[in-house]
Amino acid sequence: MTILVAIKGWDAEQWVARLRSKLPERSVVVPGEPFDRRAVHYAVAWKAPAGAFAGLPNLEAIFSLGAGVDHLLGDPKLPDVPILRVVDPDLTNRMSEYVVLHCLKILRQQMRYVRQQQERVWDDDDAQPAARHVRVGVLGLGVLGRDAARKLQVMGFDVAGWSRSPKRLPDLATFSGDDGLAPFLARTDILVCLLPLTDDTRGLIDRKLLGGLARDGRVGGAHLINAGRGGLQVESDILACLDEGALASATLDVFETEPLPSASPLWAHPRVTVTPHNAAMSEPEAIISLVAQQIRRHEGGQPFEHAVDRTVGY
Ligand code: NDP
Ligand code: OXD
Repeated sequence: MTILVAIKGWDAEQWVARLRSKLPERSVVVPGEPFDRRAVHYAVAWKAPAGAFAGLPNLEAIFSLGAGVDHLLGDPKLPDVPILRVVDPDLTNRMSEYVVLHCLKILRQQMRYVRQQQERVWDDDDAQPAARHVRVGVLGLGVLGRDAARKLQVMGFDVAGWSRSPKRLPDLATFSGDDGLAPFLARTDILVCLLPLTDDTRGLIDRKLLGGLARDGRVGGAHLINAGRGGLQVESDILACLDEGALASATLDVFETEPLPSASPLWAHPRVTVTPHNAAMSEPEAIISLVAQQIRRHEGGQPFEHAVDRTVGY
């Protein structure tokens, strides 16, 4: 049984080599080389070109190499087979590290002290708020959002979350759906976005949403951290909100266009932190082990895990 690997933006050869070493009994092929299309039972994908998986009559599943699957679901020729995404404790932990790191950066005014050090200024004349007085709102209460919310609570933040469907989670204030968004934003000083990119969430982080955030909190205004997807944000609105004072800072791991073009004003904005879509890079070996486990489960008669619901897009 052959595995077809279609990857853009990452080193495909290395992924092929990892798959060959983990699944030595399988043939692993890439688009462009000759192979028997009927022999392909599995596909492994990251930002594959549209149509890469069409015309594979025996395809049984497509594995996304990331937790997000928007890179696949936009393909009009995507075959109707299970799409399986990465759910990996290490990836989840790394994302929570990112979220906690940047919330603490805001709480402890780290950017100010970096500037002060550059200017050799000793200025301790500023009240430090307690974490319990800082309200963090997590957009998305899935695998990543829940873990991040829990770890933010351990640090003492006052945390709430927003999801599509209503949730009851012990010790966490939850909001859901369109009706829940305004009250959720109104109690949020630091907005953390861990949503998937879908038809419903595209462009959600715009001027209107940012304008709904609290500005009366203890961290000098409203702050945004987006590590979900760049398509969720309207960058011109973020810049306008920063310049008008509606937003105190933006920490962005994902962008409308990636890599972020060198002409983007986000690079040089004094209140923007840019990271290169690596908030939660997991170890490639761990991801390949998950793919191998899923294939073994399936061939042993068990259902696949972490299948995407195509009707909602995540
Ligand atoms: P999950 O599918 O586990 O969770 C998604 C969450 O978003 C759910 O709580 C879901 O609500 C909520 N949601 C989806 N659509 C809506 C909507 N229209 N309105 C309100 N809430 C909505 O995903 P993960 O937590 O595993 O991952 C989230 C995203 O993080 C990925 O899709 C990917 O884009 C991004 N990511 C980024 C990485 C990076 O390095 N920057 C790394 C890994 C992932 P409900 O609970 O009701 O279903
Ligand atoms: C992603 C990932 O979906 O890296 O961005 O897993």
